[in-house]
Amino acid sequence: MNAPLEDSLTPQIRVEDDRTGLSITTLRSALADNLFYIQGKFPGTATKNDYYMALAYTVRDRLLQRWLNTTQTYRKNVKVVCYLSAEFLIGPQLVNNLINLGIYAKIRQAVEESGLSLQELIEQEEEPGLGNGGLGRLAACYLDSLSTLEIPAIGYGIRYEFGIFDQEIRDGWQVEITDKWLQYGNPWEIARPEEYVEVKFGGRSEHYYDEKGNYRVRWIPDRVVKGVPYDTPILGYQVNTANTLRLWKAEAIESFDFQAFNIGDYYGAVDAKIVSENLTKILYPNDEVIQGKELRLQQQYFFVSCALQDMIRLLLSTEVSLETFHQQFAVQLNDTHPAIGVAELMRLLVDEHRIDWDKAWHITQNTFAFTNHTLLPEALEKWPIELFGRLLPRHLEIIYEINQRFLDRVRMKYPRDLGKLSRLSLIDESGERYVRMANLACVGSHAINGVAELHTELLKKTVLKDFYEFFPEKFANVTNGVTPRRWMVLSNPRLTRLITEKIGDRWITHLDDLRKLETLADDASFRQQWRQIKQETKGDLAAYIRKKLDIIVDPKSLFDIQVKRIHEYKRQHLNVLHVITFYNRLKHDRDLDITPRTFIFGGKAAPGYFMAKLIIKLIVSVANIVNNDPDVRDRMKVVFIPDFNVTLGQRIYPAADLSEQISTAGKEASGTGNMKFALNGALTIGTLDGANVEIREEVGAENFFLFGLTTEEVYGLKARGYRPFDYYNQNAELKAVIDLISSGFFSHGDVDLFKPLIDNLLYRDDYMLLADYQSYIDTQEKVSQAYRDRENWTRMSILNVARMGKFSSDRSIREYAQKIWKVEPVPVELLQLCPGGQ
Ligand code: NBY
Repeated sequence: MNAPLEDSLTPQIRVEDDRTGLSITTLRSALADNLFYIQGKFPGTATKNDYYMALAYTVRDRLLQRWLNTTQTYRKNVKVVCYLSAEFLIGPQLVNNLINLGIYAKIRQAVEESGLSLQELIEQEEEPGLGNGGLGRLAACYLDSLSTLEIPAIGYGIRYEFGIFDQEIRDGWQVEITDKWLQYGNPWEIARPEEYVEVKFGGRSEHYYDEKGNYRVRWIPDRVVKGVPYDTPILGYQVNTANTLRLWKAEAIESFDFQAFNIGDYYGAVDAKIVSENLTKILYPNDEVIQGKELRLQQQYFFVSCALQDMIRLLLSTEVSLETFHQQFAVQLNDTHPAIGVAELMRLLVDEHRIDWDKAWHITQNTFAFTNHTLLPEALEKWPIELFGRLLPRHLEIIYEINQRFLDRVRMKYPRDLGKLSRLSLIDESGERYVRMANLACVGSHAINGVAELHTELLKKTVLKDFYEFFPEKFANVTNGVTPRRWMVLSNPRLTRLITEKIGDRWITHLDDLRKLETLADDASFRQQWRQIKQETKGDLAAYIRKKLDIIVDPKSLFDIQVKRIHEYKRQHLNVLHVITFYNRLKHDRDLDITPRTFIFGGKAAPGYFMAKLIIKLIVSVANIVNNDPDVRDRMKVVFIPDFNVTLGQRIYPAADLSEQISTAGKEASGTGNMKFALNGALTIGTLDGANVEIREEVGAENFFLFGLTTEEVYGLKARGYRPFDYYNQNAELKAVIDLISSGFFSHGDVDLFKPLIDNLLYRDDYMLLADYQSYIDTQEKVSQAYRDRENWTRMSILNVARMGKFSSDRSIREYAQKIWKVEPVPVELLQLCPGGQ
């Protein structure tokens, strides 16, 4: 990969001293030094990974000055955003840091002059897979924008020892492999064991009167775990700000070990250590489904308690009153996973810091804001009262108290409306009793937002309707965004260079500048360059596919790509119905003048989600038949790229001609892959769902392939009684496709293999694939026709990119900052220069 841009160090960030200088000679000797002194290797015995580590430390050394000065700056009474998220899917760090520091070309030169290949070293990096999908990746884009916008922020989360599993495909089935991302060390983090905190679990609460006769409660736990922070710098683009991502690891408390040891129970002490450390071992690999496992609630409480204790300590270290907590911190809850924070902050303020309830409640409500990421009712988090009370007895009492006070207000507003009362209650009492985390988050926050306009509107009408009626002023929309640094500059260096040549580089931090490309859409030689770049990028992906999967795909064919978690609502199987329709048409008319296509899929299925795994099996089975059928050779190929992650996304999004965003209307909260594709010049085939609606609004309906039912039509059809079987019966082409799958054609004659999938479609079809089938097929035909007019396709592609400015995460973060957090940028000055004290 070439440097995406010329190096451009901003003047105020010249902080080199002997150790961290940026001359090629200094960089080369730093690399050699780190190999020797940190990795402990001679060049002769060093592995590629040793060189990667030496390089990573060389880069880290060059951002420490900014990082430590940022931390210093925030000790002075500035309001800090604390983004609480169970997931941060930050992706590989090396190249991102090179780009943000503006030293990519220099480093490449130094690496090459040392006889190494930068590309090879880059490929050594194991990405931290500390998230499942969109939600975790959004948190990472937001950290990037917060730093770039110079907004004081800390990301708080969990340092999972094993992140999202690596996916292998064996015999067409997904196999999960443990993600040992830490096994060769993580050069980007710094442990801060001296800043540990203690987190309690279990036991009971004790109510008493203190020495002054005040009523108090204390929590007597039966277990205490230590939280140790590990910090990763999140450097902004070409600024001094490097915010911190602080992830917590669970460890055993020594004093507990010793207790057991002293009574001679050495093994018991070791067991206790193992149990404590289990807390942060593994990321739950589910998206959009709740598992309800006790360990998961422990994880949630653990990191939230660590984070809030950390904030309180920070505040008290500045000698500011705790009663100003909400003026010092804006805490964002990334979905309900950290919602227990509402009860924990109340406990810390009331029980531990003796602030009275009303004041504490004022602080709490003004501190928290809540982002919802799902409309699927089955994805709303709730915890059985029994489990909750056993693990967090004091929090359950606090939640009851919050609930009682809240429901008193509800009764005043809606006397005798028992339905309202039971729906708004923090406790679900319709059967087994549960704590409802979304309700806790809504009541304990001053702001509630959805992640796309449609999503926010639907929240107000469906899952959060009663809350919207009760406090409409809390609701706002903040449409998601993605960072152009990673999703353009880093992943698409060719396009970055071309655009920068034409309109300068301001677009990287002011994405609306891309508008300047609009007029170039009419420039034939610009279109030629644009096409050339897409072609080369597709060539790179084709080479990857050949190397990894031994499948030859034609870079001249239309690259039709769907990459995202596998889920029925995302309808990868609707895409498969089109693949088979396309195949059947070719088979029936061998001379059919068809636009050649390469259908590319990627994504992980939750390990316990049978239907999703069967969809992967179907894709791979269809691929095996199609790719080996001489009748269709050169006109279609089907590829499932295993182990889709951030690193692969960086290769895949830029190589797409067509982006598949085909969820059932009303199901996808926003989507962010849709933005990454369009920003890299793919056209979208999509439903009116999530942020697709806004993308279409921005790029223009004529530059977007729309199909399918609207949300209202989906609701209407459901209400009237949807009969998928009728669609099957009345559509010969659809029937032929379904029958072909049922016949065992793709499964070596096994007629049972895909039966669960087919039966589901014919007799339930919750996601209405059959209702949308014809519209989808017709629109795909329009795509094929449009692709034949290459000049016009290129025009549309350029216009898509030119009009995607809205979807920068910088815009999202500015909205959060103004509407919700009330925070301002705080530029960082490099005051304290050391070592050497320049
Ligand atoms: O959040 C996604 C939404 O599906 C997508 O539409 C949106 O663009 C994105 C960012 O707002 N949600 C998502 O990725 N959710 C999860 O990954 C997730 C993970 C864990 C759990 C639930 C959802 N869980 O309950 O454990």
